[in-house]
Amino acid sequence: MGAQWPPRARPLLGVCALLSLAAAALLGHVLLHQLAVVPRGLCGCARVPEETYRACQQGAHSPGPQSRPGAAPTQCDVPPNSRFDCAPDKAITQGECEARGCCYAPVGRPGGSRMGPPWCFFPPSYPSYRLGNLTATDTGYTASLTRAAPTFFPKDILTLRLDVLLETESRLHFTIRDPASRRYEVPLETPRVRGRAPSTLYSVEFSEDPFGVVVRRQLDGRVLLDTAVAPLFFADQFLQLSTALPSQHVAGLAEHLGPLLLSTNWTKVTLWNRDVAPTPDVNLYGSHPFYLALEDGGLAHGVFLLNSNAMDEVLQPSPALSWSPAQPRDVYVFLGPEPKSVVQQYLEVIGRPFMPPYWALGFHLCRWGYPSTAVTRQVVENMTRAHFPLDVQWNDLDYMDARRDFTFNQDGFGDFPAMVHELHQGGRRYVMIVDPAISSSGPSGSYRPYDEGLRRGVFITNETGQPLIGKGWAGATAFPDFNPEALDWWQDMVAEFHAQVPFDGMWIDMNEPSNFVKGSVDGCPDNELENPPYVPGVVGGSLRAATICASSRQFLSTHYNLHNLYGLTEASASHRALVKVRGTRPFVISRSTFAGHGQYAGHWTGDVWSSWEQLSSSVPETLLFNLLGVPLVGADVCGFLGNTSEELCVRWTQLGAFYPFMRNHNDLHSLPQEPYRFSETAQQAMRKALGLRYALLPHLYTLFHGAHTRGDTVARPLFLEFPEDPRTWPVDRQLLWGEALLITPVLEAGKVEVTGYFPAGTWYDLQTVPVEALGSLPPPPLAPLKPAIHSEGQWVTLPAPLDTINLHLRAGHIIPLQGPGLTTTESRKQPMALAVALTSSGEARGELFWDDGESLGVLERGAYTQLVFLARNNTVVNDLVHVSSEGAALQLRRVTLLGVASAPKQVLANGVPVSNFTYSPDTQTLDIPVSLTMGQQFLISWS
Ligand code: MIG
Repeated sequence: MGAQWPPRARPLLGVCALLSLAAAALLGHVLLHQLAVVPRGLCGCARVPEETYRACQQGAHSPGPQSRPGAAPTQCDVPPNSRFDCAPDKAITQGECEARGCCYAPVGRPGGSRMGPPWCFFPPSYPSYRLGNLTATDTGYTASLTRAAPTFFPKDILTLRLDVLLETESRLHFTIRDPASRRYEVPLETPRVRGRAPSTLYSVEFSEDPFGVVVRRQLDGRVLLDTAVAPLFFADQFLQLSTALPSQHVAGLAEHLGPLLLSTNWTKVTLWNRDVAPTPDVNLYGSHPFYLALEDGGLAHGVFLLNSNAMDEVLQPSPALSWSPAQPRDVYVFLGPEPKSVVQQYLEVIGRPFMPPYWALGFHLCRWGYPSTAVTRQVVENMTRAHFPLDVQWNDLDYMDARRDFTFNQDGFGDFPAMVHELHQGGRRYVMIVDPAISSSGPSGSYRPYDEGLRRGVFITNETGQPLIGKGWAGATAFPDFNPEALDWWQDMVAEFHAQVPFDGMWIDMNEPSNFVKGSVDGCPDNELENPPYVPGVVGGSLRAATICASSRQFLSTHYNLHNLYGLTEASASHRALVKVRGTRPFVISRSTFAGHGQYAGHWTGDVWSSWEQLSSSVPETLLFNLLGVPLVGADVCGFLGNTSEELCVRWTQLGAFYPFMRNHNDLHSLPQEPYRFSETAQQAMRKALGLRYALLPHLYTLFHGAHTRGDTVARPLFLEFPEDPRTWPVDRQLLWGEALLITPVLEAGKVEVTGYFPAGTWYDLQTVPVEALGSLPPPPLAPLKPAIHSEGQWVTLPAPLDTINLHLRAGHIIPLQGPGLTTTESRKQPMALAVALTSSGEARGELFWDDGESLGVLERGAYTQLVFLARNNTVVNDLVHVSSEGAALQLRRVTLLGVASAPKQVLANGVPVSNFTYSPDTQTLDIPVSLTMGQQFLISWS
């Protein structure tokens, strides 16, 4: 990566130009106010590598003559990879390009790729805003930005206000606003900070002309953000903000299908939530304008553009990123410096994930096309007969009467409430689909959700002030606006339905929102919101494609501004309704998402094909949503669209056992794919995978607690744990659960071997849970069958027969396990075991978080148990951080030590000799049966 430094010659020019031309004025401020951050020695040039320094010195002479729009520029010798698009809005001719004051150079687009260097691009001298009146404030800085001449976009705002807030040691926040008018701002609650926080992590500098904010890492002087690389556009309906990136290694910019690290070789990600089967290069269900960038050496930073408008995000090889949304708001920069901290810092701003109920982590089963309660009951029965765990049974649209929300049909679902009661009696839970669109076609008085909604004015309206009518599964439908005023209506509908059918969670689909007609049944009006001067690269070419009119009206603003928030607001409303109605931890799974979604709900990745490609891409998608604070995520196991195959379904069940959210769901038109549909060999393999998941649930639950309280990830890309090893960075065909459990799935057809990357260290093979042992006492050991892998950081090929998903535990870690059961109601009563993976010096550490699995406010009430397990000097002990009644009774029946070099002569549990321990020299495993209580102090020793 050293070779890619500096990103380009120009970015620092601004800084240095500022320093030479405007240093006096600024320096005055700096000294006067004794600013905590900034201009170390004012010229950062002296602290950066040689080439950059020279570039700075050259640039410092003069910014050169400014080109004026309308006159063909003279300086066009910009390397193709550093060209910024001067025609993002449309294809234009050379004449039109030059009339914009831009350079024209038709260069070939690299083979096969849709994008390449822009043909029409800004010359270095293209006018941008100029920074003035930079003043230190209590919280940071403020300045004015002025543009002398308008751009080629309609309605430039020529005077802007910049506010820079130095919020925390590791967080910088800046806003660029139109001081003259109140514009829409994303209604996301973000932390308010008073005062400026000193930081040793970064400094901020300003480029005066062209205006730019430059954020530099203090440790190495690296420029992390530099918005002076391309001219700033700020018009009524168009913003363009670009920044240099310090590396090519960027994750985020969701939701998109593809590798976890995006290619900077001209990649465009469009954000405009949309109902579409996941396909590369198209805007999908969710919008998260956040990226995490890995820096050479393994540090990382993140950037969040808080904006809900339709936008394009373009990555280019210089490397750089440009955002082109319609409205401004806030930019947050997170300084890490570890990649893990970047995620935590991002979640501090957008909100940490909700704590799911324990049962949410069990196996979920669904299908579109269970036509009746009889069939649904049969499915549950078949699962039990075939000895498959099943925690949550679901129904799709089939249960509804005329596909209307909050109703059920009398043909197949007459005894719907009774079925749900039976599921509860069997220790299971029940979830059904709810679409946001509300049927509007019946005669008045015939459908309460619509009548009540009309009465309470909850629907999104069209230009005449009437509810906008589109089409959904129920036919003509109105779209609730999940604004503060509509929350009680939604809650009442949920409560009234729940009074009949005591469901446990909500599956909220179609909430992009999806619409079967463009805009509305009456089309859309012709106005600036419907036909903006810049339409991002949305599928269908228009904002109204598969959704409602952009100019339709919502309580807070127009749909144009709020569209991308629709799923988030429905998730929040549903979460709130479930809290009120059920009084326990809510469970909501949503298709559409926006930044902050994880506070309220999980996500499934929508209509994926039953294909090997989509099996593979589900790994990066799962990892991506974990970086975005939505850890409760998974793809439809075995695939949704099209017919699965036995082998694909086995491999998918194995991987799915390690999705934080595991649901097998299938399309109406596809062959059934419940686990019991397949051969006995396939079923055995699936049972084994499910057995592993259930045995590991206490660990998974503990990880969710870490996500909820600290902003940790649950399913984790390797680079979060091993950032200093750049070979881990692109790994997105494997995942970690937490710090220690490495999952290496088979993602290709016909393979009985798999190659995975093993970061330096010792990795213990974890297998077993013999099928017969499911639900048995004591819990079967999760023990190695093979010797440990001692890796120096290398690719390792492992046997992976059809019944095996490779699972490795990292030396130095302890994980709690529990005897699996056919439901979590059963498994939660089983005794526990500990798998202790020792380092070569004999140490390990682990954690358990436990509570009743569903109550609200357990942390506040202290109704939880938290234990830390420690191994050292041939002992394992538990540290009782907090113990409540649920945890006090948990039994520990087995401790499996991995990495014990020789057979011990004696094993003691609380001083009492244990005679029936076993030791395997081949795998260096010491297995100790014990009879202890988890919530009471214990000490196990061997010698
Ligand atoms: O237009 O409810 O992604 O999981 O089975 C399709 C029927 C509507 C799309 C969801 C899918 C669900 C299906 N829904």
